[in-house]
Amino acid sequence: MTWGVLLMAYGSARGPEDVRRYYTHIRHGHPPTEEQLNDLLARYEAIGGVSPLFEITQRQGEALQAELSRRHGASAFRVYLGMKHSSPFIGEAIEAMRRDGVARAIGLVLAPHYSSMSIGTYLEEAETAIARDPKPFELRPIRSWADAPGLIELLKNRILEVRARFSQKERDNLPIIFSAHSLPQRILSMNDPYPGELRLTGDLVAQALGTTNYTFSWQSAGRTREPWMGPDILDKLSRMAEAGYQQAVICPAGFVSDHLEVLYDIDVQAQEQAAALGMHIERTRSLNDDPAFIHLLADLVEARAQ
Ligand code: FEC
Repeated sequence: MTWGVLLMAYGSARGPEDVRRYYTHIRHGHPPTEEQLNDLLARYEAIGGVSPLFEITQRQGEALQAELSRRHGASAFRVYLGMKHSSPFIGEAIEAMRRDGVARAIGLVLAPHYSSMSIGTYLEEAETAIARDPKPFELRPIRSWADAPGLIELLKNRILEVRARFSQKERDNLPIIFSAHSLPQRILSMNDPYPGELRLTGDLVAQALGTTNYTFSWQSAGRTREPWMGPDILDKLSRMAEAGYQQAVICPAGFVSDHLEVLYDIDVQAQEQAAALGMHIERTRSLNDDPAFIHLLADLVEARAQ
């Protein structure tokens, strides 16, 4: 019997004309104010008008399909994309599987760290879509892959690669900042595993590199009224500059693809902040459709299908 692979990602606006719809969807149906909308449009404009996220997710899906077919033949696994905020939505992917006669699937979110407000919401959405049809359907979720050896190896190599862009003198005292998307602070009182998951990834990568010079920060906090987890990456840079650091590597370990939160929040905003502080920062390359990353995804799917 064929396994479906429900490959889930955030999704993006297809272009400027889709941003209002997208933003309203992210805000659980509440339309943004004109000011909020214009602010988001300006951020997309700064990265070329449209996020590459959807196109990269598509390439990841195609490459994962090719890798699973190479390992197990063409009909063992069938990959379906399911986005949180744009089409094809998670529910549409479930419907497509049912239409194709697929009755079981591995659920894999393209983000390594579990939180009830992140991976948890993707899985809930999949379960809700499954429950709409009484016919049986088995969903086997991969809840976290924060400590997957393939991820640790990839991030270690990405950091080694980026170190080469610093002078020998700078490399002597080169801290690594591991970052992930911030979430509302209330997750802390819910004992949510998210902060610990990022810490686990960072600790393992640092261990693999043999360094103790690393720290953590949160980025891309939402523009809502409630407090979000800190320290924010911009504050982190200020504090590091105050402590005498003139350089740092930023490893956005909570993301796997190039998109707004990396291309704008790090490459534009954090770089501007670093320039103002007189710091030299470099970011690790996103995993995107790197064959080693696709191998890791195939390993995760394969293991869960056992
Ligand atoms: O390139 C793109 O077009 C998409 C970039 C993008 C990614 C992404 C990933 C995550 N988010 C997470 C949580 C939240 C929560 C809220 C929230 C709001 C936004 C807004 C934009 C946005 N997020 Fe996002 N996120 C991306 C983009 N995110 C734009 C709205 C503007 C703003 O308020 O700044 C708050 C709304 C809510 O209550 O739901 C929470 C998490 C991730 C990383 C895991 C994942 O990829 O799913 C967690 C990419």
